[in-house]
Amino acid sequence: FVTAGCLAGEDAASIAANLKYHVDYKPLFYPLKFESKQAYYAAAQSVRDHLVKRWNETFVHFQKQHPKHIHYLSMEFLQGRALTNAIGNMGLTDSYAQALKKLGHDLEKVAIQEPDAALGNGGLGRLASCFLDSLATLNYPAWGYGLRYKYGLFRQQITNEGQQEWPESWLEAGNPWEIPRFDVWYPIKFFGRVISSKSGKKKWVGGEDIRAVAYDLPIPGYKTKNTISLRLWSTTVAAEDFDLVSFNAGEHDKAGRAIYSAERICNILYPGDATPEGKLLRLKQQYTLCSASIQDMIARFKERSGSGFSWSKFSSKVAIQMNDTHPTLCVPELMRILVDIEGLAWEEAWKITQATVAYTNHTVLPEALEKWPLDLMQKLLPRHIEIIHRIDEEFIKTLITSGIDKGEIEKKILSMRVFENVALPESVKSSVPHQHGKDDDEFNPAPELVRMANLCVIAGHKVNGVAAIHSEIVKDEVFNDFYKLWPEKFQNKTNGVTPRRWMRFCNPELSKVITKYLGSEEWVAKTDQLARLKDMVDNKELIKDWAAAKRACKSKLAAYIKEQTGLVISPDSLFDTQASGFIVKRIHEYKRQLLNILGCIYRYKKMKEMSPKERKAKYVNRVTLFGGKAFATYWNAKRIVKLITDVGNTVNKDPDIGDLMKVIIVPDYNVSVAEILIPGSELSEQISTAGMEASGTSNMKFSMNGAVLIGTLDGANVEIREEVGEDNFFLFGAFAHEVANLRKERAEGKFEPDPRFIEAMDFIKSGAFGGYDYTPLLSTLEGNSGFGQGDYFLVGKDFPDYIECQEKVDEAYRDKERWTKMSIMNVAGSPKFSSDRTIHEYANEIWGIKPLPVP
Ligand code: 26R
Repeated sequence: FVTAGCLAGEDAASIAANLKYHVDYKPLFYPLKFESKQAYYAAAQSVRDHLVKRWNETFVHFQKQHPKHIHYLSMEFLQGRALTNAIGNMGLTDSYAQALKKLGHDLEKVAIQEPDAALGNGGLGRLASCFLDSLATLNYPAWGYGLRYKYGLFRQQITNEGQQEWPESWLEAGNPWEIPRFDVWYPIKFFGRVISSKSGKKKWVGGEDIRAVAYDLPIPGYKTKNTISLRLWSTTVAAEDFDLVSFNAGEHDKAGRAIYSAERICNILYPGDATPEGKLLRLKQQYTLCSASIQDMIARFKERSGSGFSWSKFSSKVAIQMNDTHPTLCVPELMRILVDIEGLAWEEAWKITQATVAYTNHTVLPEALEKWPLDLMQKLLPRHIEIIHRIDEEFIKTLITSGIDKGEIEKKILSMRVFENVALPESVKSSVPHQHGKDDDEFNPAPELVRMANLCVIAGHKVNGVAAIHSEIVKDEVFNDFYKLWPEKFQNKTNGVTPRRWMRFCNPELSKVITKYLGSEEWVAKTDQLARLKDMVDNKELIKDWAAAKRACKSKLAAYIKEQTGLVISPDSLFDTQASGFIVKRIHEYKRQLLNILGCIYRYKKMKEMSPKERKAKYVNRVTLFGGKAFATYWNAKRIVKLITDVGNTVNKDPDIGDLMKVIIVPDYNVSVAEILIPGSELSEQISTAGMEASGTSNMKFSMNGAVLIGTLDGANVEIREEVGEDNFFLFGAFAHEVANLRKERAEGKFEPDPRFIEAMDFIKSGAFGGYDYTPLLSTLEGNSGFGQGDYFLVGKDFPDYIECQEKVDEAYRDKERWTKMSIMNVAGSPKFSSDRTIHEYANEIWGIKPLPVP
């Protein structure tokens, strides 16, 4: 076994020997035990060796060739599990399965031992992870940059009280995939002050000094040697900063304070930012990500340039993508390093910065656009605020000379500049005669804020939305003034998801059928192939195989639900799912789980009013599944979870209803749960208020696993419907362009709710689902919701259309063959939604990078 300690070959026998080596010589457990858990850790270490080899080769190749790289900066990466994906991408699945079998283990059971890496909240984080898979697969030179949070997104438990949260300590047993890089660290500074030299040079001194240390996760591409890095920063202090004097004096807490202050930065994903302390911590996180990543890029640029080093070449080697506004501090940080440390002139530094950074917007909701209190930023990052002042000033000057109408200019400056409620710079005051907008009521001064999105749009060379309709809203509404000023900056990049994780690996059953009919597995990398299924949709044998594969996925899901909840569901029922990442704030009620559960409630009431015969004739057996987490202090979201629980508790054991209706929350929704839930679903609820879901990505995953969508014309639903055909999509609801007017009408008292909607609400109020007080939740649908006039998300407005559409679903499901054809047409229409397509577009139209396969 000592020789087997070398890198294993790719055959089962040598892999088995290598696994034994890892068990015997890198023991993580009590030596006599070799159960699934031990087998997982041994397998992960063995697979990691393969990854490291490829990862090193990729690095060396890129180091020599020095191509332009994209650096994808994101506060969130929702990686999920790595084992199945890694061996799948490297083509080693069968070998590892056999090797494990030789040792008495089953790969599937071993793989589920891995905890999910849940370093993200939902869509935005999972998108970043899909992008890494495509970047590696397509051989693009790329780095992902993020933070190594000790606790990921919380673990959710569902009880009769609704949701309970538990910490997710995914690193507890160590992370076999990460490579700690104690040789790669950068100093990070907070607080302190700025001093100026006589020549006007600025220096940021004093304050708190910490270190960001790199932890690398190798990201393998599919069927290629290329393996790129996700570099996650962890924070600590330098050894010499340990306060030995205090410690020796017995003041242990004091001695440990600096360490704790540094380490807690990476303690947790998304610290609640309701308090000033929470805000400060989140800002420290954002700055750590930006500063460490930029220092890293610059160090590598210098090293690779060698004697050919010149700042003029920086943006031809380095591209930075800011995943939403969370990494905006890249902009002033790059400026600070270029101007203060490297001694470049402001103008040159600005040119380089602009040519390097680009920004993706992921939400149009004004409430979600980040604005930081100026005083907080001033305290934490005094030099960056000076730089932002200059950016703001130069931008205002640009506006003044841009030819905007004199009567308009003041209004435009105030809405487009970086600062909000901050006095105009002296240099431009004479050009702007009347300065309104700064609230000078001394008892209630408007807070001074930094608008991160405006800074991103001003600094970035490109700004993109994430689906066609969303990018139009970005241009026409959210950033309309900027669009008129710089139309060439704005683009659309419709999201995509990786067909490796989201088809091939999570759905081997359907993948086998697809491969059988397409003749090869080429579709996994070239999803265009899937379109050929359209011509085969009437093939009876395909229809039979397809239905059998879907049924197998449903049985798997049913078994999982039984194991998790104890509930038994029949795989003959229609599996109808609404799953979505995470509900951060009030604003996320736009996803309208409430519409879905109200639909269930209405349906239940109607069933109860019918004779058994009638209800069997009208409805098909249906299981309504929910997955998703509510932010711990977002009370309405938690009430929705509680309502779903209560409805389930009533309906699921009602003998009159039996299999006609089940309502279930699949607990602790995360990437791994999605990998079971999505393949097993036949109907997917994509029911956001039109215009509010930027794109959605679960819609794509469901569709490419053969679920039919019921949805509004929102986000990527619009494009999915175009691709799969109107007949294969259940459309309902108001259109985006009607929403503003509908809200207005409602506010004017012109909206008359449908009696069926009132009936559903009254049924809850009658106590049909227990004694919990739902008044606060239901009142959001009635009177004033605190968000403007009541029912901001138009649940009542869309309700009748929604339940009628659901009746059409029942009808369609009765015809099994028709339903299967719809399912096939969804997969056939999914090529566009591969993140490979998305990444090619970013590479060509924003980043200017070229594939560089490792020979
Ligand atoms: C700053 C803080 C309040 C915050 C707000 C919102 C943090 C995180 C978010 C999450 C948002 C930005 C998000 O996840 N957006 C989702 O991005 C997906 C990927 O583009 C889209 O598919 C999805 O429609 C959008 O809601």
